[in-house]
Formats: sequence, structure tokens, C-alpha cells
Amino acid sequence: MQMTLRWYGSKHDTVTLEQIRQIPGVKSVITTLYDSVPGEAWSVEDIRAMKQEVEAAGLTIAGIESVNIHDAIKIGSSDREQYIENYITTLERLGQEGIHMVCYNFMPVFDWTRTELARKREDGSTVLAYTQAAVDAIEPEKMFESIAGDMNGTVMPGWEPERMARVKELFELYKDVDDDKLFENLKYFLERIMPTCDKYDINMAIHPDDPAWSVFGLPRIIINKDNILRMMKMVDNPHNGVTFCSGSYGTNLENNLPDMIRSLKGRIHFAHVRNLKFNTPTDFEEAAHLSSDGSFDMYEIMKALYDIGFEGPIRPDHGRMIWGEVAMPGYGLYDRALGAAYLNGLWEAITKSSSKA
Ligand code: DNO
Repeated sequence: MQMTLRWYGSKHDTVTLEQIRQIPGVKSVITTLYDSVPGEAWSVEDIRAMKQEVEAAGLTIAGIESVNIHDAIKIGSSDREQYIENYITTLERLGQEGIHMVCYNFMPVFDWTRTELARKREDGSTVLAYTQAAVDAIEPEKMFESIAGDMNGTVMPGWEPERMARVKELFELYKDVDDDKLFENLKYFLERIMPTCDKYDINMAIHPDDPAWSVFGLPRIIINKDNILRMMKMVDNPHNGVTFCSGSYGTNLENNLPDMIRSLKGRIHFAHVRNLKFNTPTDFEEAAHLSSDGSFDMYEIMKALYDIGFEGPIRPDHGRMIWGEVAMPGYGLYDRALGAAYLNGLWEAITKSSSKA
């Protein structure tokens, strides 16, 4: 595996490339053109500038998170063709610049959803948290307002204010889209882009829906083993793969994470590894990466990745806000650096004990 850190670009991130360069074992970042709008083709100049900036700091780009999908593609409306064409152009340009992994999601309206961005834990750190009772008690259009005050002046991915201003309209557009229709639209999109992925060797890595169940009655399909295997079979090309995100699939305690990893051998192109602490099955908070701080066995997750021969990029995921840092919730430097060191330690131990066995 290749340890990386997510970086939003110098205009948006409080963490610098120079800081990332000093995290032991991190040689690459996962980044994006954060100002890009879903549906537009990325320019060659912008891609090159992003690459040069990262390389000038002594790092490389291990992949993009995300090239976002325009709603017309998810809804399957008649204007989707132009947006698919633009997506293909972006993939071609990324491939020509030597970038071979693209993370994306197929969640309607909301990207990942949390109900609190700064829940205080016993140790004084603050973390993102989710409680179903809070979602059930709120109108979807109020969701953004309810968390906006805790964003520490940052724009959170999937929660862009312009997008949130259109929530009502978006709900209307998705009104005839159920799970099967969403699967069908995803299949159509993947079949159209696979020839380009084959040509440029681009691994597409779909991010799971988070939480891994329907919110506000919207369809959510990338939520469990059956559905993700259905997706792998429906477009049976190795470039059609997944981002295995333990914190997202793990929101549903019925998901057996190591077993899911093993069932996806050869199709995991990117891994997000983090821990959650459950208070009840529908109330959880994002713990430190260490197993004993949360509810998951992180050793078993890393061991499953090792056992399937995972060689792709991996990143520590959301971190707690600690040591007085002010950053995008989940994306500060300190706790993610601790996460990277811990995951690297687990990997070293697994590698050494396996080769001695
Ligand atoms: C949240 C992230 C997601 C993820 C997208 C992928 O922190 O994991 O926003 O990047 O769903 O497109």
C-alpha cells in the first residue's frame, strides 16, 4: 500500500504540503481541483499546475478525490450526455498527466452526512458525529444551516453553500429515482467511461454512501456487500472498482468490514481507514484511528487489505480536532498524522509477521 494524505489545495487547506512531507511514510497526496464545478471538463493547465505544485514540495499525486458527478448523470436526464463527455475529457487529461486513480461518489443530493461537526469527547478533543434522531427531526433544507457554524471557515466537500442553496430543487429532480434507477444510471455512466479508463489505465474508485443507509428518503445504493458486488458484476471491468472506506461502510454494524474487503479482491483501488465509536447503532462519533478508542478492530481491517494484496493508495481518514488546531472538521493535520503513523505501524507489523510465518 501507498500511504497518502488528502489535501484540498493551497487555497482551501489549512495544512501545507511541507507539513505533509514531514509525516513519516507519506510521499503522496490525494487531491483535487477543489474549485471545479461538477460537470465541467478540467483544463490541462489546471491539472498541470496542481501537479507541479505538489511535485515542487517533494510529493506526488496518488489520485484524485474527487471528480464529482453532475446530478444529470445520477438522475439520468436527457442532458447527461454532455456531462459524460466532459467527464471523459477530464479522465483523458488526467491519464495523460500520469494520474491513474479517481475517487467519486454516486450519492443523491447530499454527499456524506453528519449531524454534528464538533462533538466533545472525554479527552477534550472534538469530532464529527451522527445521530439518526437528529436527522429525523430536521427538514433536509435546514441540514446545512444546522452545521454551517461549525465548519471553521472552511468549505466542506459535498457541502458547498451554492449546492446547499438548491436542496429543495434537487429533491424535486430526484423524485422519480429509486435504487434500481440509480443503479441503472450508474451502469450507463460506467459503460460510457470504461473505454477511456482502459486506454489510460484509470482506476475508478466509487466511495460508499455515508451513512450507509437512506437519508431523507433518498436512494442510497453503495451501502453493503451485496450492492457493491452487484455493481462490480454489472460492469465487470477491473477499472470499475471501489474506495473501501471503513468509516462509511462501518456506519452499518451489519457490515462485516474484513469480509467485505476480502470479497473485493482486485477491485479496491483506494482505501480510507478510520475508526468509529458507537453509542447506539444509530448514534456514532468519529474516534481516533486506534482500535481501543472506537468500535472497530483496525488490525483486522489492515490485515484483510494485506491478505488481498492491496497495493493502492490508502489514507487516514477524518481525524479528531486536537491540540488547539483550527481546520476543516475531520481534516486537520495532527490527528490524521497520528492516524498515518498508526496505520503504517500496523502494516509493518503485519508484513513482518506474515513473512516469518
Ligand atoms: C468525506 C469524504 C467524501 C468523499 C466523497 C467522494 O470526508 O470521504 O466527501 O470524498 O464522497 O466522492
